Amino acid sequence: MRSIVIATLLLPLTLAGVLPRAGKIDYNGYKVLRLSLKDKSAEVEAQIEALAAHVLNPGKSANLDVVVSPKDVDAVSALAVKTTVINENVGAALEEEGGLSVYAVPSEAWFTAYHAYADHTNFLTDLQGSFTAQSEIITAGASVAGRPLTGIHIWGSGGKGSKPAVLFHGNVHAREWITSKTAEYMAWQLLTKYSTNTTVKALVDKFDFYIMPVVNPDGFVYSQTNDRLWRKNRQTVSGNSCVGRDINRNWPYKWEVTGGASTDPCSETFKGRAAGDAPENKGLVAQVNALRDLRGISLYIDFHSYGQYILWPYGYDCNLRTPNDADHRRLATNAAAAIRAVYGTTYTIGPACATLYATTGDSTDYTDVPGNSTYSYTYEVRDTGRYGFTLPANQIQPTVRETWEGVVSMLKAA
Ligand code: 0X9
Ligand code: ZN
Repeated sequence: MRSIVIATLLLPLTLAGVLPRAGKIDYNGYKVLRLSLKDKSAEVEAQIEALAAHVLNPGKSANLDVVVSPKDVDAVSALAVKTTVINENVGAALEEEGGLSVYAVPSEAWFTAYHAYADHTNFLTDLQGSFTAQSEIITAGASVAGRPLTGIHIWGSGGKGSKPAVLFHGNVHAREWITSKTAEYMAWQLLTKYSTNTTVKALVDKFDFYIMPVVNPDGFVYSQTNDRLWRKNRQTVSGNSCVGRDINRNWPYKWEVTGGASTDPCSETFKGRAAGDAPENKGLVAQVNALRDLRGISLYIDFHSYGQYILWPYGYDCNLRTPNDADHRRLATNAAAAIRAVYGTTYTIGPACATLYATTGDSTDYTDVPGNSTYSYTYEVRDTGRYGFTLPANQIQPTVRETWEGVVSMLKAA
């Protein structure tokens, strides 16, 4: 973080004052504050959420990282025991991300820059078009705005739909742009290396892969057009002016349990009014149930950022362990080692609630129990907070490459 602060100070005024796109939040001058709170009080948290532009790590109560406009810094700080400024200028950090690039054809270059949503669907369609004998474009329902939740189904020598499923979801949280790139890299590798790499061939012949790079298209588009730090979907709430449900708090399993999500429509972790009442969740639930009923699910991975964690059920209860907890731990230990072997990136692993924080209605609790998936993981990919959600474009390729090695190690063992 320090280098961002220094870079910010050195930025010429003209650059720092670049004009924002009409309607887009200009984060110039906004700060990231790390707040130490006295104790976990929902009331104080709600007050902070109301004042802050965004909470970056909702759920963590001891150390809350919030993005705050200059005028609200004092009011927010007054609610904390201790406040540390961890980024002096969010706008400058966004500049470092690298912006959106123009897309031409599927190639490794896709993984060196960020792209607009329309290009993500173009990339997937073009990739599929090069491997028509062993892939198809799939959809899992539609978003609030009617955008189809689009993915790719990849199969091997056994033929379409003949093997247990491996299911990957990306970009459920709109601002986590690195995660759609990560899911796309899995599809890229499986298809482009199938004919030349015996390990890849064995994996594609062993499973049917269902890869959904952007399961929150409305939120993702909004994060590109209006608010780079948007997290939720774009569903309105009747009788309330706040927008968005957290799709990772809306899955219909243990949704009703308290303590792991918010009932406040203005919160980053708003769970919705009823279990599974977000259209995106309806489509994803139907997808999980259909794959369960077809050949069963061997491995589910929900790609998130940031923090460098590999987590498994349960989110809703910190004392409960899934019956194959030891197997989950073994695969995660080996995946973390495989990731570290590439560039030295270190991951923390463990059951989700006990390791990070409580979540109710999250994807992996659903895939573990109603979905009966043998393995269910949340990956929180790079970094640990220096850049956070706005990981610079020059880290996309290293991130997806190391994550691929972690996933391959899991696929070999699953
Ligand atoms: O809060 C989430 O949904 C995930 N973290 S993120 O910063 N990407 O939003 C974590 C979900 C994992 N589950 C639990 N920690 N219980
Ligand atoms: Zn996330």
